[in-house]
Amino acid sequence: QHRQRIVAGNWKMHGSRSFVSEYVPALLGKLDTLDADTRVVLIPPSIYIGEVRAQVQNRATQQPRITWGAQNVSAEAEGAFTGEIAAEMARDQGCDYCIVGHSERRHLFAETDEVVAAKVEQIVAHGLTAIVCVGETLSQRQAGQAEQVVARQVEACLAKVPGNSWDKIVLAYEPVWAIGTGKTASAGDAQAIHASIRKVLENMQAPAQTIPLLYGGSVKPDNAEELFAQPDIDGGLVGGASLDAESFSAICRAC
Ligand code: G2H
Repeated sequence: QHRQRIVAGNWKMHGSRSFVSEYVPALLGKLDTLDADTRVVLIPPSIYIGEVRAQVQNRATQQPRITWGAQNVSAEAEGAFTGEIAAEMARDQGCDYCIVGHSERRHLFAETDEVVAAKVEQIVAHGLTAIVCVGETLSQRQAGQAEQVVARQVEACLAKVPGNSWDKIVLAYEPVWAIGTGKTASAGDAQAIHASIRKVLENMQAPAQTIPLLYGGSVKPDNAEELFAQPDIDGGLVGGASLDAESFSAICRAC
């Protein structure tokens, strides 16, 4: 079964106009030898999406293998929601992807699975692909509950996906204890959870074999190859290491 391979760089709340103008051309220059099957998604803070877009569009030959996305959108379509951006606006800026349910959104901004499900609905309704994040905390893993926690999140977060929109879903497994901590799940542990997610998707009557499953949590150039070699790991969602063109391009080439 063919599955899209994807490396997405989640800049989180980092960057500036001058960073964009130096980093993006430097990165693109290092991606000429990218595997033809791999997509690279740049996900800056939303205020810089337009600048990233302009830089990528300057190198038209690399599109659509290199594209961009948003870190978050509102669960509402439009209206009096100061500070929010709508999925339709992300689409208007040419975004192909939107992260949703990142653990930082869940833990720092109290996003529940229900909110995530509503955002996923908005995202796919506007033709974007949702990168839906799931993952267990350290105490859940230590209690032996990792698989159940992740299964529950997958079911709840994808509850509103229309039957004809599964091609707009990507999942990212990000064990919370591995995010920004330098600790990575072993390739074997990550593969085990990814395989269990595919079973959950099968039970939901989703096209389990074609939905890309990314791993996230301290992905670095020196662990990317082993992670991406696992049969059910189709790429990565990269935070810290995506901010360095050299490191991120190495991770992209490992995919
Ligand atoms: C997980 C990941 C990117 P990092 O949050 O989403 O970040 O690679 O810094 O652990």
